[in-house]
Amino acid sequence: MFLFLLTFRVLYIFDLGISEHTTQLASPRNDLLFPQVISEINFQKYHTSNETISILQNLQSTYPTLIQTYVIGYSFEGKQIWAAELTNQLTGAALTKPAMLFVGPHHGNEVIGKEIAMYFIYYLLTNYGVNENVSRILDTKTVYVIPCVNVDGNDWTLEGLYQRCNSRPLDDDSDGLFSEDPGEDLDGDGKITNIRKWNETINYWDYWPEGIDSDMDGLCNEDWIGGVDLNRNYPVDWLNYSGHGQYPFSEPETATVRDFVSSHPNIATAIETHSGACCLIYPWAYTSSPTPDNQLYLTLRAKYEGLTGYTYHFIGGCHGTSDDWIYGTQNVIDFTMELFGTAFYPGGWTQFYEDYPDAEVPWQNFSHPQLGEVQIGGWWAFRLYNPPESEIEQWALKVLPMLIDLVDITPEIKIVQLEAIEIDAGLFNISATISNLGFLDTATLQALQTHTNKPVNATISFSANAELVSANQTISFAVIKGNKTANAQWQIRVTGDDYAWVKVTVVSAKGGVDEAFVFFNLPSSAGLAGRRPMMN
Ligand SMILES: [Ca+2]
Ligand SMILES: [Ca+2]
Ligand SMILES: [Ca+2]
Ligand SMILES: [Ca+2]
Ligand SMILES: [Zn+2]
Repeated sequence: MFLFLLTFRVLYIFDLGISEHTTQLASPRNDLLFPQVISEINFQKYHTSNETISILQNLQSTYPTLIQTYVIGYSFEGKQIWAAELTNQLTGAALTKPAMLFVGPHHGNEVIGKEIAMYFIYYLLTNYGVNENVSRILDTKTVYVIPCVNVDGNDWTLEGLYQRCNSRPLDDDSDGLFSEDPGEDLDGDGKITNIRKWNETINYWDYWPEGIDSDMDGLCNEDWIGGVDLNRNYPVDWLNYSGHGQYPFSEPETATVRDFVSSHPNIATAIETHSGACCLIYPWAYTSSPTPDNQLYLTLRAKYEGLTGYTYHFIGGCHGTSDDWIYGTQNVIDFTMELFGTAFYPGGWTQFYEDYPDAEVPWQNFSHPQLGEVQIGGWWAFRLYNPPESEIEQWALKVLPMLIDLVDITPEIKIVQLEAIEIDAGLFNISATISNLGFLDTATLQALQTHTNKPVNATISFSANAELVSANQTISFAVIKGNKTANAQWQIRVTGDDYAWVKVTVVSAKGGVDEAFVFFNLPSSAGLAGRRPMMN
């Protein structure tokens, strides 16, 4: 672009040459900076929270410039909740770049989500410098991953106990005792399934979870470990109900997510994983009314249905969910992904049981120490939510394109041109052209409607021999739409005969930070010679 004004001279046009993604591709440099292959991660295994921490630490020591890992909070049982921050530190700090957030299981029994989180991390790290798109993503964006929110539930589940909620004891059967009667694997087959006993009175089976009546109240396994349903403990349309926590964010796990998200305002897109179904979900979860961003969601939904093979379904009736809070209050485009399960499984329930016959354990006679002759068998809850270990990678690959795209579409703010035009002796018009190179706007419509968006701020600074003539040092834009441009202009007056500089810094909460310099000799009457642009 060239600008020439008839009566005024163009002092300097600084075109930063960034007009599309392809100009920013990083050259492959894996061989220079990083080892070729990380120590192998076994993706044919569900990992305990401690094993997951070891893998994260191992990845950080192998890829120190690409991943930082740290503790972000503690579970009810005091176990560490970790996060990983992925970006090329050499091209800028994580917080200065637009970010996508991946949140693994809120529900402890849905362990597949954590392995997919780890696979996503592994994929990004091992493809940096190999895959151009991954290199560009880690050079220009940040990916945050919380592999597992409900670490207690994850570990209980891997010990055989189906544990959706967190570990805060609740008195499910109102007998004054808390979490006094969880299940046991009575027949030693490694699975907690079910007990049934024929009831002559009703002429049908009585059912209980597999185990003994630990508190001798006549009921088997009626008061399980925990808990509060962490995906009902967020404040949007929270219901005051025992399993939803005493108040929104009452649980240490959800408070951890709240603190992490609200202290990382660069997060522009997010996804939370669940399982038990195969589908995509987006807000609202608590009402069937569309969100202000429904048009955008419809577009993205069609794209992600194509990329993943999942279809969108409105589940509804879910109060106090993470997605409604993240989207509704944090200016983030948020999705929920139901990774695996019988609901919406292609071919339906019948096909699911055909593909995963171990989801149903054949009933076997068993002599129960309290109930006498019973049968043990039926649904194996773990398989209704998680694929076999041999299929973890296959399910991860299914969703990977959508995860990558959620990183791709974030807003991305760049100063694409900076002009200093002398409009009178010593008086300069400074004009910054600011582009949002990303697909998404710098604010959601929900954030604009609720006045919770942060504006894009362009701020000018300059050398001591210059002064601002126009009104505001910072010019704000409520929003810069995706693939659109905004213009900020200032006037400065420069005195002296040495040199002057002008710097423009643009800060967008969701679109990152960029800055550009113009550096020029004085007096300006010397004409156009000797201009020396600088930029960092
Ligand atoms: Ca109880
Ligand atoms: Ca069993
Ligand atoms: Ca009992
Ligand atoms: Ca009881
Ligand atoms: Zn869930």
